[in-house]
Amino acid sequence: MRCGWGRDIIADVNGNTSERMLARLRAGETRALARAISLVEDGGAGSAELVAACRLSGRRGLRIGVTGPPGAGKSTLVDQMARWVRGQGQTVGVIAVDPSSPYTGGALLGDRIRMQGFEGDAGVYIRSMASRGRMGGLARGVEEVCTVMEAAGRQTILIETVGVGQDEVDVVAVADVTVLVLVPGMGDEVQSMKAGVMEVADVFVVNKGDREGAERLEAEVRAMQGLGASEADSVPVVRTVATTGEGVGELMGSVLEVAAREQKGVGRELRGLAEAGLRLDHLGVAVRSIAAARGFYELLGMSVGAEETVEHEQVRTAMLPLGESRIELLEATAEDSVIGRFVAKRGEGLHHIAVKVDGVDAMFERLKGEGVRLASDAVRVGAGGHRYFFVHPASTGGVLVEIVGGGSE
Ligand SMILES: Nc1nc2c(ncn2[C@@H]2O[C@H](COP(=O)(O)OP(=O)(O)OP(=O)(O)O)[C@@H](O)[C@H]2O)c(=O)[nH]1
Ligand SMILES: [Mg+2]
Repeated sequence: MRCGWGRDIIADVNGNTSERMLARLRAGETRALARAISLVEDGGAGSAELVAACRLSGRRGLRIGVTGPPGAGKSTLVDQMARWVRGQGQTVGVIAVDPSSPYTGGALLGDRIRMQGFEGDAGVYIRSMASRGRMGGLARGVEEVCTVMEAAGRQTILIETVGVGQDEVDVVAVADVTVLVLVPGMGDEVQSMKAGVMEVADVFVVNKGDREGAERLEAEVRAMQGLGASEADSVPVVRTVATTGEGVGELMGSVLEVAAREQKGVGRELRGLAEAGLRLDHLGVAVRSIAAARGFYELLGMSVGAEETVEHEQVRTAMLPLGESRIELLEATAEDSVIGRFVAKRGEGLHHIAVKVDGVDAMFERLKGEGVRLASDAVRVGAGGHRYFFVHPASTGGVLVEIVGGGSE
């Protein structure tokens, strides 16, 4: 037996290491995340402490399991789901459970994870885990990696597993919501899968919806759900074409509904997922004179911050803190400025609404991709380094909307 004090010292050193590591994780360092996951996967000295520290961080994401037979399009779908979540301004962790032996894992992996276009987006972190030869069970390993990713601020974790074995059932048990991907042309497989993974599915996906037989499969899946099941109990069935992204919005809607209903994951943060950490940053009010307008707000009891002139926009501003947001009074310093023209044309009044979002670039791309009319051709950098862009009133119900990046950007 070793000396007691020796073990204490080791525990202490490990504890400190865990804390340091956790601090780096919390700061969003991608390299720290990679190292932490390796440490936890290897299960070496300090890994249990690190996992414990991560758990204590209190951060929890929504864990979505995606499983189904080989080649069903799981990876393609996970890619689209990750894209969707990014579009909501949230960060994503992906765990691809690689069914190959750990010794050949690397070679197969490129093939198995079909995720492209995320290079350079630190908001998506992809990691594979070999399913064979794991000590302590695959599910435990996956759970621990989830915990580490969550401590590092990943708000959604997508876990891909292949097949219908016990391993997959265990792994999906780690997930808050499990998506079972089926495809037309599986023959009797739907029947044989019934005994295994079928029961753990919270949402069924009929993927390759562009293929013949998708409609029939969808009908089969619906029919298979116990006759006695009430509408409310029935598991949603969503048809997708993973290669184009069709149906992915609907799928995510179903996933979030299940999660919210069952209060799973960060049920509370779920609102967040749908709303993407959106909050009101400020309301911009165009006035002829800040000096004349501020009196009312002062009467209300609001304090008016220092006035500031933004030269290049020919505007003078005063900030009035209001809860977590503020009112921004805008006074033109030149008639031929944006605010000057606005007041001349429409009179004083609400000029814009500024919404803060965690992933301003992803949001820009998403809105652009959806054909929303933007009033900025790119994400701009404003005073103090904050990043923003404008959405044209034609797309918003008549008001100019400013989208501002969240704190960490
Ligand atoms: N036509 C069509 N092809 C699809 C669709 N979804 C995926 N595929 C194709 O199906 C093949 C397999 O897709 P993957 O996403 O790798 O499937 P997987 O389930 O992850 O496969 P494994 O991880 O190997 O089990 C790829 O060639 C995809 O392009 C779809 O909706 N329609
Ligand atoms: Mg795959």
